[in-house]
Amino acid sequence: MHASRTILHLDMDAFFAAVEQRDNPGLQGRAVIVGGLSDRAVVTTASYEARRYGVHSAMPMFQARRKCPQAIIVAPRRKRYQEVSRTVMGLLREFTPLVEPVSIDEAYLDVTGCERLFGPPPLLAERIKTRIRETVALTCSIGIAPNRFLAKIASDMDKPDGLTRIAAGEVLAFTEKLPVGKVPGVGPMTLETLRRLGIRTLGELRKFPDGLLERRLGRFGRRLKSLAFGVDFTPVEPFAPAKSVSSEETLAVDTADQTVLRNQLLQQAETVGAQLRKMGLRARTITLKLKYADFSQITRSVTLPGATQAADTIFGTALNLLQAQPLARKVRLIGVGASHFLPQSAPFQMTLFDGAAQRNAGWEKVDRTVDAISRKFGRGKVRKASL
Ligand code: TTP
Ligand code: MG
Repeated sequence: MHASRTILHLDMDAFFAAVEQRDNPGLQGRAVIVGGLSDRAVVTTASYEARRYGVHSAMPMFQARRKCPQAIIVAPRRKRYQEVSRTVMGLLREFTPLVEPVSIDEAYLDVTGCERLFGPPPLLAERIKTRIRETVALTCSIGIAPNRFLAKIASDMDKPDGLTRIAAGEVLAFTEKLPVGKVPGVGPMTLETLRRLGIRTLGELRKFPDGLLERRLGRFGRRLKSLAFGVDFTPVEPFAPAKSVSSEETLAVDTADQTVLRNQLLQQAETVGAQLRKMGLRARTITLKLKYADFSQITRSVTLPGATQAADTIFGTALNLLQAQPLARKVRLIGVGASHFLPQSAPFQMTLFDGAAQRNAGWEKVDRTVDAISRKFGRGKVRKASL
């Protein structure tokens, strides 16, 4: 491995909103909010013109409308954004094959050793920005750093249309004052734990003994300690496969009705199972996500004794998680996820006196049959009786 690497993190600016503005000249220069049209919907993203009024992602739509009444609200066109995303990722691969897309509008590039071909990293980054602007007429922000962690933070520092470099010699001075909340993976809980320890910045975190951090935060404590020194060896992996699949839905009305929630889970488990089978994977961890009427949110996970791609096993597991939740408030959003992937060949483990493995195998066979019929005659021709 190279002693020192050059990693780029690229993130498109106000991506969905920018695509809408580009495709519709009437929206250019105006406050645009992308999101559902109902009062219950939330903001998916907003153009920078709308952000000036305090509108941001995940804000309830009614609140966004109040903050910025002149905003034009556009329903998302995900297919369109996927298409643009593919084009952008393709452009990035003109510069290096070491491109790892991490979301629809974000990618890491390892450009170590690309200097001879494209010049020093800031010039290379400028070239990438120009190529994107000239091809798809969109702007992006790029961070340049010796590793992924710092590149990601850098790309966010000068949005929109930004270019920020953290050079190797600046790493310690930069991380010294960085608030711990800026570190990817530090959520409200970790932040609170750190706050109680009197840690607000990475500089303060550096001084903490490893043992204490690990006791409070587990393995993540150790990772945080190296991040505090600006150290991150995570490689850029062009073919890194997805780590989870999920399906979720904001309900038409908030409800605590078990039948309604159960039916949602059933459909979502079908979607997740079908996706796993399409990817040729089995999953071991099933996650239930609930967002309540007051917008508070929980996730509950369980790791199975074996791996599955059967909708019924996923459904049963998610239903158990749901039934273990006291529904004190009504539910606004429900979702199921599957993660901890194993290859298709991994079986559902046998446990003595437990028919789980056979049941799972049986359901997988049913699902594969349904998949085959759907492929031949179109989706929706066969459905399981429960749906
Ligand atoms: P982001 O990169 O987080 O946001 P952005 O590109 O809109 O704005 P920024 O300039 O700050 O990068 O997300 C990329 C796209 O993903 C965004 O345009 C909309 C979509 N998105 C969701 O679908 N759900 C979400 O919760 C968020 C945050 C984004
Ligand atoms: Mg973005």
